[in-house]
Amino acid sequence: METFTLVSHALCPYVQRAAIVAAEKGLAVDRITIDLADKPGWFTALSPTGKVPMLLAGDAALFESAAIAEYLDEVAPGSLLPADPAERARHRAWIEFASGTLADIGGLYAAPDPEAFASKRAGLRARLARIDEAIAGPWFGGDAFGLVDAAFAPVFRYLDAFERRADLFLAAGYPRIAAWRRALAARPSVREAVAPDYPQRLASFLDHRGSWLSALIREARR
Ligand SMILES: N[C@@H](CCC(=O)N[C@@H](CS)C(=O)NCC(=O)O)C(=O)O
Repeated sequence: METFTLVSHALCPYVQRAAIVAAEKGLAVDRITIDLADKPGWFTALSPTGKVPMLLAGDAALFESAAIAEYLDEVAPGSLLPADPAERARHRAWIEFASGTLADIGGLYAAPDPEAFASKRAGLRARLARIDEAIAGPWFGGDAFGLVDAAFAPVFRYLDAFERRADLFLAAGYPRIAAWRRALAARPSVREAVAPDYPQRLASFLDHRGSWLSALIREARR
């Protein structure tokens, strides 16, 4: 069987997508964690973007999480995308939407003041409203776990972490999301996509961000 190496970073949500898909497809993947502040020369030589995840598969060095996820899906039996071409296109589009949602979350945890935070929060909630309308349940596309579920799981891991630490309720009022994120949080592939020390690492990252969210979390701890 082919050996796969996933070039990773402990907190990267895009790396989680690849790890979830590999686990769902029963593929064993070794991980190498790199320091994104001091990228190794072999990595920058191989990666056109300099971003993780990168998947080393035989002679190939694959980049971009969506491409890696589809590759892992294709090399093992079964498919995490629907069979119908229009449905496949729709699922790919929602994976892109999940990437935009991760970018919005990045904007939220980086927002320096209450005004910027409120504007990012409103943008994120507008996205969540659209997602809520699109979920078939119990998984995004219905009865089968798919690539869209893998793409969104890290979104809700962030929201779970933020909401545990501060009084935020970012996805309040979206019933389908509430059920979906509970199912995602309980899925073994999702749980095991991060290391056991992930919560502490994320907490430390948020603490040191110096953003409005860092202040809200500090306030909630008082
Ligand atoms: N579009 C990329 C995004 C990956 C990404 O943003 N990775 C971040 C870490 S989460 C990264 O490697 N950043 C390092 C850099 O930009 O220098 C994907 O889906 O794989």
